[in-house]
Amino acid sequence: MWIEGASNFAPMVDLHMNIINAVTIVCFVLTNAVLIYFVIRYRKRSDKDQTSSIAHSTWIEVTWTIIPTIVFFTLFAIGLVGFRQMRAAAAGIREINVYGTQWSWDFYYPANLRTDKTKTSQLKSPTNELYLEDGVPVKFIIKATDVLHSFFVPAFRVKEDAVPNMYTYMTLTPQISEEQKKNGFGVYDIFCAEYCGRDHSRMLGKVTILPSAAFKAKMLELEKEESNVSPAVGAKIYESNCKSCHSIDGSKIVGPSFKGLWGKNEAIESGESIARDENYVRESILQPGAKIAKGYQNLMPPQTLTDSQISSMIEYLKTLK
Ligand code: HEC
Ligand SMILES: [Cu+2]
Repeated sequence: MWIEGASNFAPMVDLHMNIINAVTIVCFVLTNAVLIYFVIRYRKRSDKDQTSSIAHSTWIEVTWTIIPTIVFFTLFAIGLVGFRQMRAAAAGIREINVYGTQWSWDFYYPANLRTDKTKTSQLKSPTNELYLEDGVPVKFIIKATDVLHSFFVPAFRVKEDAVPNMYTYMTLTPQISEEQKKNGFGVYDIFCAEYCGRDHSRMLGKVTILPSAAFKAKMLELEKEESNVSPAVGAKIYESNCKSCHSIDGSKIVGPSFKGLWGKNEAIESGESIARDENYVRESILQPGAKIAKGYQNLMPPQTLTDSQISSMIEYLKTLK
């Protein structure tokens, strides 16, 4: 199994893995060859055959102690060097907040990436989408908002637990892999590597590594979208956050379809008739459990959307007649 490498750690982790594989294969072949040879060479030849009484051999025992010790200490040394690099973050490094939630990932970027320097709030990219600048080291500050998750990007060769009541971190330098260099950018999978409930296997995201100019353009786009309320922005949020559970063609998935949802007046699970208006949609997004749509289960996780994103979502729902 072969995975492309897209961080400064990939070559070292691959080398370590290859050494371990080589050592394992060599040892396996050697011990089994010796085993087969001994079985034949020292087989019982007659009923009178007696086992000779060799108690031990000092030089053999010393050899099979010293050689493995050297091999294991070499592996330990490579591992230690790598571990120290993975834990060391330079002062002033770009910090990105990572939040794991059943069953999605959210990413927040430092406010100093804004062009509007008067604003100090972090920038947020759409759920499950992470953007990084090629060659610029980052430190991920990781947290879970509900249960234990694990932030895992195989192409980076790193993994770190996301814990509910504690911040964890990891640091690396993203690098567009050789295979994707010709595209000018690289796209890689994000997984959750800690079983976290029903849709754990669908807790997937994508990292996009962009060259400097494209990264800056992306951050500017995020900054502008914050203050841009439009059905188009709502449609993008739908694609990244809601699509897995809500259709726009009338079909039932996990939740009710968004088609014709806006403005309808229908009973909810409690029997009360409720208009699907601004306040209802807002509450449904932030506290999905407060009112349950009739015939559905309380399966929607609260969505981390800003006020203007909720407004965009409302504008989008209005277009789905
Ligand atoms: C994991 C699945 C899931 C995701 C993701 C999800 N929802 Fe839901 N949603 C549901 C379920 C199930 C219901 C019905 C139960 C309830 O009302 O809470 C629901 C109900 C709703 C309702 C009320 C519908 C009605 O007719 O009463 C709205 C509005 C809504 N979701 C909006 C959203 C938006 C906007 C997003 C994305 C930002 C989203 N949901 C993401 C599962 C999901
Ligand atoms: Cu998870």
